[in-house]
Amino acid sequence: MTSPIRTERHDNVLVVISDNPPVNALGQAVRAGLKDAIEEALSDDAIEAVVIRCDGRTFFAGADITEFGKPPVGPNLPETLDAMEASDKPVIAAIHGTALGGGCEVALACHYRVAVPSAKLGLPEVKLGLIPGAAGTQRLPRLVGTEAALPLVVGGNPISAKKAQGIGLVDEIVGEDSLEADAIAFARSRIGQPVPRASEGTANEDGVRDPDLFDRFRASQARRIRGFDAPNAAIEAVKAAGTMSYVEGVKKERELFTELMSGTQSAAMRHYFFAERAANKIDDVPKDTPLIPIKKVGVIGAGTMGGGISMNFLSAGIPVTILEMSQDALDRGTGTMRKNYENTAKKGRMTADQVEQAMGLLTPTLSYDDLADCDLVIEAVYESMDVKKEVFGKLDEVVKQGAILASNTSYLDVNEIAAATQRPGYVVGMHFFSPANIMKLLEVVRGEKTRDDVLATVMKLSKTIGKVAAVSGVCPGFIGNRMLSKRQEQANALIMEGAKYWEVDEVLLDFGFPMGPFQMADLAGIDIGWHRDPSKVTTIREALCAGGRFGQKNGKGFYDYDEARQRTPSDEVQAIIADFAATEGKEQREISKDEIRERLLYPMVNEGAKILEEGMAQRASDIDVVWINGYGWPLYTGGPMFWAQTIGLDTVVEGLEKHDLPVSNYLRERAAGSGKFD
Ligand code: 3H9
Repeated sequence: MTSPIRTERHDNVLVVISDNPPVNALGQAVRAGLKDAIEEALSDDAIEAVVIRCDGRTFFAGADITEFGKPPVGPNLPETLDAMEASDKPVIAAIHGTALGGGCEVALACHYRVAVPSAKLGLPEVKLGLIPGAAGTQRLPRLVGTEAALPLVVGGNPISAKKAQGIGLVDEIVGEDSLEADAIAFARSRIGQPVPRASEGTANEDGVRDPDLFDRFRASQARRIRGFDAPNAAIEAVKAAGTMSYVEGVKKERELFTELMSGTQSAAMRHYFFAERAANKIDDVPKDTPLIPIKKVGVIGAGTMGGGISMNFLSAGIPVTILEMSQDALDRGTGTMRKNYENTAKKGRMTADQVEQAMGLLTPTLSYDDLADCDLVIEAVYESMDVKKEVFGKLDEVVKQGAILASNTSYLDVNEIAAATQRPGYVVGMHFFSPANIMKLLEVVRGEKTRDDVLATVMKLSKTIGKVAAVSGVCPGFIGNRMLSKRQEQANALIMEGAKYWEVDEVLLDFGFPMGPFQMADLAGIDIGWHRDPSKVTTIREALCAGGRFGQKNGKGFYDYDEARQRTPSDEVQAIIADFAATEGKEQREISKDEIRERLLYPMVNEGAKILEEGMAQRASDIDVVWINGYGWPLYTGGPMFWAQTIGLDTVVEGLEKHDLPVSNYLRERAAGSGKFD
């Protein structure tokens, strides 16, 4: 087998090149090749400096994640990097694309780093439930200081080459199209000078000077890292860099890394990494399906949903024509969009120019005719089949042939909507989640007649607008809401049987959800869809509305809210629930948190199994992607289906039986068989 690493001599400089598509992951052959190349350079007197660069789209994007969990084959990354750093001849990392994780650690082990302006550098290991494991947590703080290192190691987000230069992680920014030549010139300029080694750096004194630095940082990240093991380990590792020798610090890093690697969180997060990428692929749609060019998008409805949907495209530089029924509604909608952009700018995440650029791509209109030349039209109107059919009928008349017509419906039958047009093949569901400019998930609903090129285009487009897409077949509520309804059914039943509603919420918060169903109801508004007749009370929600409790918006819903929107459970609500239960003849009893958790979550797994059995999801991991990105299922458990496998499908079956809840045949079969869904 040919090595992915080759060397080229440029007089006294050896250029070491990796060619390991798609992302130059540091698999065994790459590591071995790098180690050999360094030995070649050291043993050749004619070579005075080394440049390491990569072919293809990126510098090393990290360790090869597919090797994790398999028996290790040497050389390992730490020893490869130590050999590199030990060289007395200057070694220069020439960076383009993304130097991530182990790739960034390669760069740190080099004596100098040059990068093209578009390059990014980062240590995203925490996103895989890990910390850097090839001395990244020890070299980085010694090179750039603790304060600059902490957010990189703990947050995991990459930074631009310019920012990296600002903190001393990059030595020189070179020409976008002349990386190799500039790196060679840089290397020559350093020949004969003593090589600087990050491991010998002394920059890491901030932590010693300011002992509260770590606690302050931890507190500032508290919300973001709640429940995750890796960020805390990352803080500990960076702290070790300030308090221990390099050798001891590396030992500490290894201990933490090994513990995380064998834990369930990292397994879950690695599962998710591949799940997200798999979800974008549709098994029976050929890879080379030609795409429909999307140069202009139409959005129907300028409400919260339509506005949010439009912002996704505007932010990606795609012009949007937005349609409303009245000038008032149009002005209100576009005004909100502008305000949202301006708020983002105030937070420093956008410049004023970018706000104007985005808004400049927006064309408000009251006329369907202005949608005629759109390549994609998404309707975000009221959830009523009659209204949707009317809208699609009109679109079919005015919009050019070959354009995609999408519905943002969250539960209606996309096949029926498609049948309202003469071109059902071009109709698809694009279910965005609120707030649509922020929430990551895009549930793509594949109608019976949806064409391959329409699907392939929408999946590609989802990436362009920064969404994570997963495909669902047509069934009520699709993947996400269909499973949510099972959880909600149990939440409602539980409080009728005596569980305290705040305990139901707490169980989900403890599990890692950002909020529980009753907090969610308060946030969304309890009066959504209420008939407004206080004398007609058939549900607890109607009872609350009858009592003037509409949710956060009027300071009282399931909870009472103070001015800072802090919630406290309400005795009045508990009494309303108890009264209602009595009227319905439901006896109330003490219910344990274990029972609450099992009854909320196991039926979701069961519904997921049915979704798989019916072929409504392509794979179990797609369901995980939907729930993690659309509903706040904690990433570190891997999503409902992966989590169910972790605790045992047989445990789920037993739990459902214990609580007299339905168990699907598919779940039973899987539990009795491999214990796995995919
Ligand atoms: C690490 O480095 C640990 C060390 O500290 C310790 C060592 C001791 N390995 O995302 P894409 C595949 S942990 C294997 O669609 P993009 C990916 O699955 C690692 N495979 O492209 C996909 O395969 P397929 C730290 C990988 O352009 C294909 O490449 N590094 C790896 O949207 C294309 O990927 C990271 O966490 C990998 N490391 O984004 C970086 N990376 O085509 C992880 C990708 O079959 N990677 N693949 O579906 C990324 O963030 C993105 O892939 C990247 C490109 C930004 C690089």
